[in-house]
Amino acid sequence: MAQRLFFSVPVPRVTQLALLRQQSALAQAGVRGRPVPAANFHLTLAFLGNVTASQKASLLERWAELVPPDLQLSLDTLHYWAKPGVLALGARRTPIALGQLASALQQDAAHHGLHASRQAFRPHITLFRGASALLPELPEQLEPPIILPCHSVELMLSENGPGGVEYHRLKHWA
Ligand code: 3AM
Repeated sequence: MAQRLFFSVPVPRVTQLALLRQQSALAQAGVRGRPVPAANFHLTLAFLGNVTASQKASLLERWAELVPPDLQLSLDTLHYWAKPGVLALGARRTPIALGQLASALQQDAAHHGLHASRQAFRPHITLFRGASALLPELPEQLEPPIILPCHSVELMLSENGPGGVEYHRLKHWA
């Protein structure tokens, strides 16, 4: 059976706590929607869609020597994407190494018949899903920014559990 997979950068506990504080501040400011649980915070590098067992085996072979980034991402901008109702914290500046890795993973996926991303990579961490179109006036820039240390990459499995979507780590590159 195919599995829904994606590559992401994990979020360490200290950053999770800062993101939770930001989520609470947004809820206090009147944002309505489903807050993403802290355990589900992640920075997606490439969404792969449904992947069969043999596709997964060759994916892992191709990326056996994946070199994770070694940088700090400054999350400083609020994004609202109305269609999926996503409220996310993004970055004004995409570090070159992070953008290159995301592009390489996305192109590899498309080239091997997996999900083809239509949009350019925009690093972000989703804070709310199903956020209403009627958002309160929010400051677009976050001051000070939240820093995400990016030193590892994970291949994640996304499953629908009884309490909502659940992510499971299949592999970790540090
Ligand atoms: O990192 P975020 O939260 O933006 O929305 C899903 C999540 O992104 C996205 O993959 C990440 C891990 O689940 N995703 C899920 N289905 C998708 C699809 N069909 C998708 N991205 C693009 N196309």
